[in-house]
Amino acid sequence: MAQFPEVSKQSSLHPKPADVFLQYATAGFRTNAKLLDHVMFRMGVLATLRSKKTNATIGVMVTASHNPEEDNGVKLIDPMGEMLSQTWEVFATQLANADQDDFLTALMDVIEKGSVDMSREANVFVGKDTRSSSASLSQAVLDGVSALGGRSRDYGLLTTPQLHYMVRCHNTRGEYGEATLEGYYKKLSQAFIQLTKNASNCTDDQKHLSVDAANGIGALKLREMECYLNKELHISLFNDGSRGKLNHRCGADFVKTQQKAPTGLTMNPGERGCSFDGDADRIVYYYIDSEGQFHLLDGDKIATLICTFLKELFTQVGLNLNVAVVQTAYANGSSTHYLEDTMKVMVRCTKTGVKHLHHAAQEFDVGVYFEANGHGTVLFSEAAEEQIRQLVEDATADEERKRVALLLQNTVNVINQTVGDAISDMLLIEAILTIKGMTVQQWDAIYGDLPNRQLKVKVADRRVIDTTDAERRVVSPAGLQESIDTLVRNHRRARAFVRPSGTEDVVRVYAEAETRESADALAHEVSLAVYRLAGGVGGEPKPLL
Ligand code: NG1
Ligand code: ZN
Repeated sequence: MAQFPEVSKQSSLHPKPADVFLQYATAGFRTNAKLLDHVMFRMGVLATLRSKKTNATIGVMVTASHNPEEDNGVKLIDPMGEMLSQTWEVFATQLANADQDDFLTALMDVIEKGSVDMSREANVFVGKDTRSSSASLSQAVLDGVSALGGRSRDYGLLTTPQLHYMVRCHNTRGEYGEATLEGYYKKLSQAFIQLTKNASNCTDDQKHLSVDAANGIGALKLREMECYLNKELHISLFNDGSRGKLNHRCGADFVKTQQKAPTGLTMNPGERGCSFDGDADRIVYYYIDSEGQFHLLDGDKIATLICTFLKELFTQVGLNLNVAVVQTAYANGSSTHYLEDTMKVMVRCTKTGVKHLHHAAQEFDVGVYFEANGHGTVLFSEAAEEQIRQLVEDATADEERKRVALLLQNTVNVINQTVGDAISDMLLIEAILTIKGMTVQQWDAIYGDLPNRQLKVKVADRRVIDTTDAERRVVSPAGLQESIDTLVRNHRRARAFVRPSGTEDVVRVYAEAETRESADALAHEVSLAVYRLAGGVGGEPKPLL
């Protein structure tokens, strides 16, 4: 095809191996890094098309988040910093899987189906995490952009949420902030300093936080940020990448799924710690009590803390805003109970994957969304932000109202509303604890988690599992839901569900119940039912942790 000689030439330098099929799923493309060069080139091409289509800058992030070091992946970021639109996910899968000789035909097809005006200019921002494969893979993205005549800006090493932030800042012409790392650090740290400056009796102990950076990009970026924080937060950084392996026995995913402290971190009893994941978009907190017992404060606990704080401020200034919390089926039953029954907050449940939560949260004045694994943020509608602005500017307001209005405004500013952001979430949580004079134990005591367990089962084809009701019930294979229902009935305060993972070739099993033994037993029993009824493989029915 004569139209795109440069694409044709460059594409042959990033050839697609035969027999590789990949799907743009919850987290974009993710697999072993060796299989991704052609995908990266093609996503550079697709981002250029998407930029022409939207007349705006598009982001491309090279990362595989919490996956092992040998994996990598890629995600596209839409103009306002959101995840790529679902229609274009289909185009991404189509372009990534076209045979080498059919690539230009697939490209023409996407241009036509997406009604892309090729005469428009294109601009693409590219970022990458610290994986050894990320450098050459992000170069392949840049090659894809230039092959189609697009302009690009290579930000180099960034956390995923930082790239989302840059894209939004640029496309709103600076209204959301300045599209530079310095702009990001300044906006967040100034909001944090303002939030905490009047907190009374804040001791050095309260200002101290241990951070496990999963040996990833979060460590580099936290170090860069520290000087902007004016010593208002004292961070002890662990797993900073200088020795350990990325995500290996550390990081938010390890801590959440294993329910234990990361290796490489030393903490005294009662002290607060938190873990980021490999691209710093997730965060979970924890502490170890005087008996050596580990206590996890996950995304549900974070959402509850933030929601409580915001509602208190709204009440204090008489703002009548519609606040909701968005969760997934993985949310601990106790959290949902507490939010609905005690706090009288509306709770919505969506399918797994941040894009689903994000969209649901946009329907409210204030939408707090968190996956239990610690991925989440808060969204404020334009109207809500406007009301907060008016309060701040209200010359007739008394001192107290002014103080609370400013707290609200700085809360908005410390939050990265584009996507879950470990650094931003950490600053918000630290600010709330400081303002409320609350210890991590007091936060943990807001409600008690039901013991829970997650397991994985290998099956021949995980697509045989079809779910409904925000993934809480199985519709096929036949008989599986009935089996789960029967098993659940044998345990007190129990709940269990299964779903195919979008990022790994496994079926995930979740169970919670009144006691640890009960939750573990139920998870195991449900895993065996999946193995039996959904084509388990691997010789013997042994659920994998
Ligand atoms: P899958 O593999 O579809 O369960 C996992 C997480 C999601 C989300 C994505 C993207 C769990 C149970 N699932 O998805 O919440 O974070 O990875 O990273 O934590
Ligand atoms: Zn991540």
